[in-house]
Amino acid sequence: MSEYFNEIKKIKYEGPTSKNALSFKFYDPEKIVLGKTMKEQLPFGMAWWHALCNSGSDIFGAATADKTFGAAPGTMDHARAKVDVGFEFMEKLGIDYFCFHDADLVPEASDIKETNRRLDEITDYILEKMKITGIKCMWGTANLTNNPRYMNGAASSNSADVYCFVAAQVKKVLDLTVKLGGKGYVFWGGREGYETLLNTDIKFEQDNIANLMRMAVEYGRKIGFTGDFYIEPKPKEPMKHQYDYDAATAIGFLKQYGLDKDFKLNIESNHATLAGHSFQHDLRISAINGMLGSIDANQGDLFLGWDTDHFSSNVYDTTMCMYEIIKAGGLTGGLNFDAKNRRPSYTKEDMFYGFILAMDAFALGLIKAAKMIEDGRIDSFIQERYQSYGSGIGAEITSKKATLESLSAYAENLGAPALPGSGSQEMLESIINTILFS
Ligand code: XUL
Ligand code: CO
Repeated sequence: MSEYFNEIKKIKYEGPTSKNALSFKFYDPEKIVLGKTMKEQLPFGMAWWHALCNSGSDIFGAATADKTFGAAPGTMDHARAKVDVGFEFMEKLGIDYFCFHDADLVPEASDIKETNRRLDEITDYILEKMKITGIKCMWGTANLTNNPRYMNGAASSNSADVYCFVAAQVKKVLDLTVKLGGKGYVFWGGREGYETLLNTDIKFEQDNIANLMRMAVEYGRKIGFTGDFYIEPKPKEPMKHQYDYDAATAIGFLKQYGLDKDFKLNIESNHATLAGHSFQHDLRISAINGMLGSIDANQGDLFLGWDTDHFSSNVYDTTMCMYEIIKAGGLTGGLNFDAKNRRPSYTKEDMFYGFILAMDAFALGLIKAAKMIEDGRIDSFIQERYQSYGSGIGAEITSKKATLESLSAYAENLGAPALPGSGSQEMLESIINTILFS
């Protein structure tokens, strides 16, 4: 089989002094950071939908990038060409994982039985490639947003027939995820929300979504899926309001419906910022609840109010992300580049530049996060900040021996309490800059 990127050789680490745009400046797969190789610390994934399907079209203009890969779109030849190009691309970048939607893999037929037959055929082919290359599946998901039948939602739809199609797609993608040895299954509720409360019964819709998730867990475990289910929170777009608004909302939902044992979260940077949080905030909320599972690695644009899915370049954010991951003891999934080239970046080389930028940004983030941890000043500042709970009345509070009466009596004897100690934010930010830039 001929190479598609025949002018581009395997991307190698050449270090920060290299002027070769097709080389890594910071991502050195075998370099040891905190006792593990960078490759182990950074389980990168390719998102099938962006890398192999997104051609830059938007509501104002046509495609700029050619993603036909020499085949007629809408055919199984095209589906196979995507597999060939995708595996060549991942091999050349040294990417170990991919993530997919059913709709990314094959053209949908009018009859779901024919769509499923096509999915069986293409995953046989993917499996062959996986065996040859050693590349693995990070997670699979069903596309429950594009087809017009999902206009009123998927598992939140008012139509029971539509709900059955959701079940059929989720069931099939669970089969495929198990077949491909995927580590996870993602629910991204793109149309699970509402446009207006004038036509919406939130409680009914949320019960139906949870019920579908329960059935998915039941079926998944029955067919031998041992990985994690993930919710990928996002506050809006395409819906005005989405039920999986942010990490805290999704965790509350999972606990309310008793799904928290089987589910973790797949946190996407650009979704967290759309919810009015930093990326680090949603990672921390997930981590402290034991639910930091996987990450859709990208970044948004401060000046735009939608999900722009830029390749990550902001090293401050990647550093805080890697800090959270290391502190949480790693991910059960990985770092999936749910990111796309800008529309005018339409060449084959641009596909590589996007991944090189982001892989280097996370490699730098890893190096700097390790430095933050080894430096220790941030951790010890936080520890000291709460030291009043280490003994005396503070220890009585944390050991739950205190009562409202005992604390009230203590306060009455205090007179005016001393000020609670400076937050010293500026000093801490200065430490971070020193770590980042020295
Ligand atoms: C959409 C998004 C999705 C999910 C998978 O905003 O992030 O691509 O990652 O359905
Ligand atoms: Co995503």
